[in-house]
Amino acid sequence: MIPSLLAAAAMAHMLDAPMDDSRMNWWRDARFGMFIHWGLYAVPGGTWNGKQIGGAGEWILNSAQIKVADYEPLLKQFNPVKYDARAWVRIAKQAGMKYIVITSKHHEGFCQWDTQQTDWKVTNTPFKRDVLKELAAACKAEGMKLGFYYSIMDWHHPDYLPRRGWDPRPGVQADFDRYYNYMKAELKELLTNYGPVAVLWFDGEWESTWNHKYGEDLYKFVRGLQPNIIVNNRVDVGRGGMGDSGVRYGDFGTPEQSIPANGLPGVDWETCMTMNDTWGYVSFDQNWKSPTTLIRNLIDIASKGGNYLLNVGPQPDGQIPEPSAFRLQEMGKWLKKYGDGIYGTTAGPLKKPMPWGRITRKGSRLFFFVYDRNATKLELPGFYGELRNVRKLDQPELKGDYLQGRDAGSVILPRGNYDPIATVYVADVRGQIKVEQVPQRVDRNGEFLLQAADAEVTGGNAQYESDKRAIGYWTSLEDRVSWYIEVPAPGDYRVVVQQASDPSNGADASYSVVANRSWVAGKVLPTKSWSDFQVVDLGKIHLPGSRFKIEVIPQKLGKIALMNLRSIHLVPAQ
Ligand code: FHN
Repeated sequence: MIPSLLAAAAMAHMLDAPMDDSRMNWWRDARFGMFIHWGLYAVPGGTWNGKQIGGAGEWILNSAQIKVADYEPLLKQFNPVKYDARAWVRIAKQAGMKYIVITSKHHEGFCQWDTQQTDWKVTNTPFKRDVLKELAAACKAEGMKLGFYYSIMDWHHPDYLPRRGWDPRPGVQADFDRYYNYMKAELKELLTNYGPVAVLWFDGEWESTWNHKYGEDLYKFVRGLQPNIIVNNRVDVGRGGMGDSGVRYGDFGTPEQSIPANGLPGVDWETCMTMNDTWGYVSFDQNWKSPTTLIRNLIDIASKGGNYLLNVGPQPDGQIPEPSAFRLQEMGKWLKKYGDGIYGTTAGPLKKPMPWGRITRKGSRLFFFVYDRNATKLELPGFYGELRNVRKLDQPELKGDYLQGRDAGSVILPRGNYDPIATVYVADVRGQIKVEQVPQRVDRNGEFLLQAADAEVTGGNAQYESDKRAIGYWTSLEDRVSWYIEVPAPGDYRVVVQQASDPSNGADASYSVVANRSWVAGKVLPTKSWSDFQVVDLGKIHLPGSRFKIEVIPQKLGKIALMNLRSIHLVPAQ
């Protein structure tokens, strides 16, 4: 996914003056924004004809296979009498969020503004008011950047194709180009009548009717209306894993519901995520992430150089659900104390996350976010530099120290109150920092046990499982897993892999384990589940006596993914 995203970043900035993408700077500094999914789908709130419908609330038309004619009566039920845009913006602001992206039109096609292009709009509901106009005014009054989400996929518009399978409306009269012109007319309204729009967040780009040609044209159209606007990569067909490779448009990548294991080096990116399991309101979805999880997600994302777009799904009465508001309040409290280590920072200097926590950088300062309450020393493998004035961020009188070792730096922590979410320390960098990859060396038996938690994971899809004991979500051929090792002398090693693959993944997946010019082939046979690991001996590989990367490279994916990988054991071959 990276090559297309890198190319996209390069291509997209072609519309800027050479190498001037300063319009992205506020967004890079912001690090944290609010996503709002709000439409007619809030009215059923996940229940249709008395039945709780699975899946995200905003997908209920699709999930419950509702005919458009049966969905349209919702227009006369939308009346969010408690909608208070100013209150929403204040909740976001107090949470420490620096921008808001709201669904102007989701897949249901319903428009949250007084568009002249269709009657399927909020001003034709009992509510009558222009939701986006009021939100734009509130953002202006509160100094909050405002962005619009806009779905390319439109299950309501007669010219949109493809139709939902159960939709009886004939598609033969549909004209997708006419629909595209409808989209541009709507976007022209949004980018002309609502003041400066900071972000255009496209979505629903994955169906067969959308393509790179439309994406390129739409990106240029939008930038032509507001040159400083920032547009996500879903304007085109380059979203990782959902589009073909090659050059794609868009200013930032959009991993969804996940945090890339090692970030997306070299490009701007933003993880969007729900607080429970749904984007649009579902009355019975009470599976809320804890404030600690949400704050550590923000820390993890910032430490990898990304933004966190955290979602709220307002109720049909126009209020933000109390569990969401509470979590945002807790995040705001934490950010009031430690936000200096998040806002305006860039990725930390180490390529992999540390077991003790995360690092961010801001110019000549490094911020250390420590999760282990008993930690007294932080190991920085391969780190060479001079750190001065190590101190607790909120109690600078509590001083630590820094020691430089042969293969690592060590931050000695001051003793003091710890924060159960993350205790934050800061240090000043003197001179240059150098970071070398520290090779894994043989153990006392002359073997290498290469474990998931020590691997470098690239490609944007593959992820460490939550317990970091395995790597999963390996859904792209571009995803790679590797270890940097130092082999004491040339020799042959048996390659013994711990792998798992749910039967639903089939039995076609395969991969190679590659080291310099040697390799062995691996086949992924089904196990009982994704967490039922089997030990597979792939045979012998010849390793040179040097330092090098040993990589696992997918050859063929299964029906869902490649496999889950726990470890690779390299055992000297007799
Ligand atoms: O289908 C949508 C979904 O409803 C939601 O809007 C997410 C948010 O990024 N985007 C699509 C799924 O990728």
